Amino acid sequence: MRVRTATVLGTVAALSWVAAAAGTARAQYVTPASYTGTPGQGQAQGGSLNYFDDTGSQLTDGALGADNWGADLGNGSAYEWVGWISVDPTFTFTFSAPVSLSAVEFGFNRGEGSGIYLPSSVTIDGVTTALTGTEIANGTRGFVSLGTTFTGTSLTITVADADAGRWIFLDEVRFVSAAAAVPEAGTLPLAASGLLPLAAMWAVRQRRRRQRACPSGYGR
Ligand SMILES: [Ca+2]
Ligand SMILES: [Ca+2]
Ligand SMILES: [Ca+2]
Repeated sequence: MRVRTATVLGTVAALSWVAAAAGTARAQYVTPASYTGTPGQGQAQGGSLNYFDDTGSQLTDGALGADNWGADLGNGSAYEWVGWISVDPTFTFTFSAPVSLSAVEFGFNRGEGSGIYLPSSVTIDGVTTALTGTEIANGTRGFVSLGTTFTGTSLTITVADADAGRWIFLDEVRFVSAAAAVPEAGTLPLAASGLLPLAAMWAVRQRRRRQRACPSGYGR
């Protein structure tokens, strides 16, 4: 009997998970172990500041720049950004284990008054997508999400404008896992609380049925 009840509860837990997954869910990100890329540019190319990858991990550290690209958020003006003007950067992101991705999200700045534009194209694992240049509003930073079917440990990405007079500013690259989305916090307990009483009723009904089949009241 106990074994049977536990099985029922296990089934309910599985059903709850399915119910929760079918509801609201948020993207699940995977973070690369490391990456290499074209060094950021700056004053040597006529910039007012240097837009380097100051830590070698600024594109995957979770720290974002501001709408005002030159804002000082505590580490110096424009610190969060990595920028290029005369080259189109290429990166190779390395994951510690094989991953399957559904999208890559790029944190860009668009400050056209300062010569900062969205790139005209992004190439992910050999697949090039053209951008309109208006994916985010002028004068803001924002994420542009591009789909991919990449699976593997080493992902090469190129961001290009083919224009030596335009800056590309990037503050973060995020990788969306193709694995099942994570249910929003709170939906799982709610789903479980709705199904547990049903499981309890089912268990009682099974016990009564067994007792009828076995008059002594003890199990087989
Ligand atoms: Ca960052
Ligand atoms: Ca920087
Ligand atoms: Ca350029």
